[in-house]
Parts: sequence; C-alpha cells; structure tokens
Amino acid sequence: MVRRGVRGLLPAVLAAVVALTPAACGGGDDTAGDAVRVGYSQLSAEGSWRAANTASVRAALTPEHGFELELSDDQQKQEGQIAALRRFIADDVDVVAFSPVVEDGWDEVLREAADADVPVVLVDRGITTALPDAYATRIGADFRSEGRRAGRWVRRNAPGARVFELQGTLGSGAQVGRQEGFDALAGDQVVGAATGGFTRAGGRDVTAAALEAWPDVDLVFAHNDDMALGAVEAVRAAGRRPGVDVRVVSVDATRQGLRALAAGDLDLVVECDPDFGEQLAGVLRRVAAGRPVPAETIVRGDVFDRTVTPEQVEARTY
Ligand code: GYE
Repeated sequence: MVRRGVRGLLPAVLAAVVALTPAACGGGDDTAGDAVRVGYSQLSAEGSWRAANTASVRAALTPEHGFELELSDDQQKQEGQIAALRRFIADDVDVVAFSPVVEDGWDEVLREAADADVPVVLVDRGITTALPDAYATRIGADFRSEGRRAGRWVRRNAPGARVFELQGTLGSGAQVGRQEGFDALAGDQVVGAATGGFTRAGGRDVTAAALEAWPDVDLVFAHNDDMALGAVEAVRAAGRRPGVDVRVVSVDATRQGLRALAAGDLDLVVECDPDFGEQLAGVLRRVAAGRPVPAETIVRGDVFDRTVTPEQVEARTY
C-alpha cells in the first residue's frame, strides 16, 4: 500500500506545553531516611491523558506513602530525558523510572544505570533495546491490543470505510503499537496516515490537510482522544458531519472524549487508563527492595461505543 504523508504540507505545529512544577522532595519528613528515592522522567504534559498520569504518579509517590520523588518534565525531548536519567544516576536514587518519548535510543544510558547498579522501571510506553537486562520491569497498557480493538470495530462496523490514521508521536510505543494492532485488522482500509503528535491542535491541523489530500476519507482512527477532538473540529470546518460523514474512532477515554462519544461526534473509544500511580508504587517498592517483579504489569481498559451512559461519562477521573 502506498501512503502519502501530509506532514510535509503543513507548517510545524508546536504542542502547547504546560510546565510542570518541579517536585519537592520529602526532605524534612520523618520517614525520609527509609523512603524509596525515585527519579522519574515524565515525557511531557502534551494533553489530558498525560496530565492525569502525572497527577496519579504524584499522588501515589508521596512521603506519606514512603517515597521521595524527583519528577522531571522533559518536554518531549529524548535528550532531556537522557540528561534527567543521568542526573538521577549521579544522585544515586534507589530507582530510576521514566516514560520514554520514543522506543529507540536508550541503550547507552541504560548501560550507565546498570553499571551504577540503579534499577530502571519503564512507566507507560516501552522501548526497544539490544541489552538483555535493560530494565527491571514495565508498567503500562497493551498498545497493540488497543489498536486491535479499534481495528476489529472498524472491520465489523465500517468494512467499506476509507480510513485516515491520525498517528501519535512517531516512534513512540503508543504510536507503534496502536498502528500495528489496528493495521493487522483494518490496514487494507487505510488510505493515508500522518502524525498529529498526540495533541489536539496537531490532530485538527493534520486532519484538515488529510481531508483535502484524501477527500474520500470517511473514517479517522486517532491514536488518542485529544487528537480525535481536534479531528472533529477539522471535519466540521470542512463542512462535513463528524459521526455521520466522517466517523472517528479513538483511544484513551478521557471525560471529554466520552462526552464527544455520547454526543455522537465519535463512534468508538478504547480506554487507556492513566491512573495507575498506586500500582506503580507497589512495583517500585518491590524493585527497590530487590524483590522479584513480573516482566510487565499490564494496565487494562474497557471499550466504549455510542451506548455509553451519562453516568459512565461523568464518572471519568481524567
Ligand atoms: O494515549 C496519549 C498520550 O503513552 C499511552 O500518550 C500514552 C499516550 C496516550 O499522549 O494521550
């Protein structure tokens, strides 16, 4: 299949980055001596999912729960994340944790962590690596399965649809996995793909360009809700009806996403739950104590279609 990227047609779209306040460490706390010292590099604050994930991590890794957390917001930059990991290693934290912005390119710093005997935990997205024991464990969603769930719905409910795939950050575990999963089931329906960088503005601008490049597109598979909401704006701006002329399928299940689903603007939303701070705390305690952990802890999610109830929508925590 030939795919024409639309990225080249667009001016660079910069994500609005909400700065995170640097974390205060639990210095004065009585329990600080025994606290598990965690250095955590968060990849950014690109949207609602990430904001909820950071809030969940912060709420769980407190001095009251036995943690001293240093959180670094690394603005979608791998170099920034690597620099943060090096700082944490030099500080001799008990565990280094990070949400890798992309999958490749971590081996050197992971080797440094291993040489310094600092265990590493991957949070949310995964990595590809040539090292045998690059990290202790990963906690996060199964992105391939999320993509498959979206693809299965499209295959069953819109087998004739012509799909534009609105990708997340290229090379990120969430993009790669969701695309592989979706394409395994509905790849032959995809007429074009381009990245919206997981942001609402990116989703809007890239979809606007895609609807011009491929006027016969009548379904958008967005790799997250923020981009899906941007896509809905672009569909309307193009004089077409979201959910009728152009269907939109998405991943995350933010409250705003489910509201759009209930309103008929989206057709399907696969849940990806960011609220796993407490599970992460359990994993970090075990790793810090040198106890065995599973290779992966999968955070599971649901699937919502137009039968979503108002109670389900308002019960969302993110
Ligand atoms: O779906 C998206 C965010 O890595 C699972 O990143 C995460 C994704 C999430 O930007 O909204």
